[in-house]
Amino acid sequence: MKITNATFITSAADKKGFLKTDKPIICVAGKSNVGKSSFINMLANQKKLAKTSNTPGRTRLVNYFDFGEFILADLPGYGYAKVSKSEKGKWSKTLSDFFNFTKITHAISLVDIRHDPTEDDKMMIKLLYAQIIPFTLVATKADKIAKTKVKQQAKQVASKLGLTGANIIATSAETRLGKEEVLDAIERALIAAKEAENFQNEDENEELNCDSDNV
Ligand SMILES: Nc1nc2c(ncn2[C@@H]2O[C@H](COP(=O)(O)OP(=O)(O)O)[C@@H](O)[C@H]2O)c(=O)[nH]1
Ligand SMILES: [Mg+2]
Repeated sequence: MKITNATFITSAADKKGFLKTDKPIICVAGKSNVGKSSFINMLANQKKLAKTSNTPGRTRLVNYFDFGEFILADLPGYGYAKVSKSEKGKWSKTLSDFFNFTKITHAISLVDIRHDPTEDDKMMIKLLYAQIIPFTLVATKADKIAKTKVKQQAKQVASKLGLTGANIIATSAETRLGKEEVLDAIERALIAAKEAENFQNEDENEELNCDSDNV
């Protein structure tokens, strides 16, 4: 899949502002400062589509981008300690509202390749399982560790989330490692979602045949 001309659509501070769209929505989740915005810029081949920041905890909004075949939603970062309780409450409300009120086709869950996943990371994966949202696990900042350690470290991170090494993609926004692999995963996810939709529609049409008492 090639991404050309991804554009910013809008930001939403709460559920009233959530984007209504017929396109499939793919969301990018991860703790504050894990590299969500840099990851999105890597996929889009642009430097400043999503605002990156050295200061954690800056994105309190859901930012929507049009990627052509799909909408990409950059979610507020979770787990940033240095904000007030009421601020935290507001963010987690935006996040939980997003998961409750958005039809999410696929989620991309970002974790830092250098560290064991946090409790918040674990909660995010559990939430995706609970809501039956298919997801791709992505390890960020692979350039920050030795090349020879990348595979092993990604596998270690995945295993702490109950997944195998085959289920995590190591990436770097600096070197663009993993970009094609992620785009392939997105392409597969979009095809799978379409097939699931077709299957569901097919089911509705066949309802009468299945319900018959005269077999
Ligand atoms: N070395 C390196 N730094 C990164 C990478 N991704 C993000 N960063 C840096 O990490 C910080 C946070 O990145 P950002 O994309 O704003 O994270 P977000 O808060 O999750 O959106 C910034 O200083 C980025 O330059 C990466 O792959 N490699
Ligand atoms: Mg960001």
